[in-house]
Amino acid sequence: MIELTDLRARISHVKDDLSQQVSVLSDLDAVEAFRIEFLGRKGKISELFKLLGQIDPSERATAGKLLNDLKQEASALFAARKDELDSAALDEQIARERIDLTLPGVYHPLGHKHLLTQVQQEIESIFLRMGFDVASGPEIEDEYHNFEALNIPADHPARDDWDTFYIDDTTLLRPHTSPVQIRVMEQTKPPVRIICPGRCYRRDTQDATHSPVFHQIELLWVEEGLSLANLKYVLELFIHEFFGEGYEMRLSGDFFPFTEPSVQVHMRAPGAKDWLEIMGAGMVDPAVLKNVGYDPEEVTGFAFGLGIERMAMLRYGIDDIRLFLGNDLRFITQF
Ligand code: FA5
Repeated sequence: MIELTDLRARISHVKDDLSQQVSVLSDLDAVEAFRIEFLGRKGKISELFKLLGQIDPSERATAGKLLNDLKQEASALFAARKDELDSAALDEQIARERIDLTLPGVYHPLGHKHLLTQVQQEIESIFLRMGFDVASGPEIEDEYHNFEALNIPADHPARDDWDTFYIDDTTLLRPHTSPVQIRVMEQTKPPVRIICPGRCYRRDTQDATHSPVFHQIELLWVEEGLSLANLKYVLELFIHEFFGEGYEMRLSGDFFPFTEPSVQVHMRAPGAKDWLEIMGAGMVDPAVLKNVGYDPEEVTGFAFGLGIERMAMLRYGIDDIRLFLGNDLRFITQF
C-alpha cells in the first residue's frame, strides 16, 4: 500500500523536475523528448498512474484527481513551451528573410547580336522588302558547284582567284557563296530572285581588309528581259537604304568566268579618301544558265557577291577586319 502523502511527495517531486526542465528546453526536439519522458506510455507520470492500484480505495478518487491535474499541468507546460519555440522560430525566419530593398540588385549583363549578324540581318531585311527570298547552301562544297558549274573548268587559271582550302581532291570549304546560285537554279524554274548570306573561307593572308574566314551575301535574279541597268538600279536602291546619304559608289570593269560583263563595286564613305571594294557583280554568263538547264535565249540574270565585313567597316568606320573575330568586348559592346 502507498499512502496518499507519499504519492503527494512523488507528485511534487515530478513537478519540481518538470518546472526545472521546461525552462531549459531550447528546441522542438528537446520539447518532444521532454514530452515522452513525462507523458509517454512509460513516462514518469504514467508510472505514477500505475501506483493508483496500491492506494487505499477511499483515497483513490483524490489521488486520481491529483494525478490528472499533474498530467494536465505537464501537457499545458509542454504546449506552452512548444508555442514559444514555434513563434521564436517564425520571428527568426522573418528576420532572416527580410528583403532589404535598398541593396543594389544582382547585375546580369545582357548579351546582344554580334555586329556582323546585325549587318547581315539588316541587309536581308532590305532585300526581303524588295521581294527576294533568303536561300542557303553548304559551307563544305564540291568542285562541281563551286567551280565547274560556274564556268571555271579544272585547268582554268581563274581558279587561282579563289585560293581555296581543300578537304580532299574534290571537296572544299567554299571560298564564295556563288555555288548557292547553282544549287538554287538546279531546284527552281525561272524566275529566281534570291539572296544567300553565309560564311566563306580562303587561304588569304590576314591583313586589315582580308580574313581567312569572312561572310558574303550572294544575290541572284534571273527572269526575262533583265539587263545591267536593272543590276545598277537594285544596287543603288540597296546602297541608299543601307548607308543613307553621302556614300559614293563606283562600278568598274572586272572579270568573273560566271558573269559577262562583270563589274567590281567600290564604295567610299563620306569624307574618306580611299575606295573599298565591296562586291563583284555582273550579268549571269549564258554558259552558267545552260549548266542548270535554263535557256539563255529566254531568260537573263544578274548576280553579285558582297562582303559583309566590308559593309560593316564602311558604315561604322572600322579600319581593321581582325576586330570582328577578336572577341574583344571593348569592341563588341560598342555595337
Ligand atoms: C567573288 O567571290 C564572286 N563570287 C562575287 C560575284 C558573285 C561576282 C556573283 C559576280 C557575280 P570576290 O573574290 O571579289 O568575288 O569577293 C567578293 C567580295 O567578298 C569582295 O568584294 C570582298 O568584299 C569580300 N571578300 C573576298 N575575300 C575576302 C577576304 N579574304 N576577307 C574579307 N572579305 C573578302
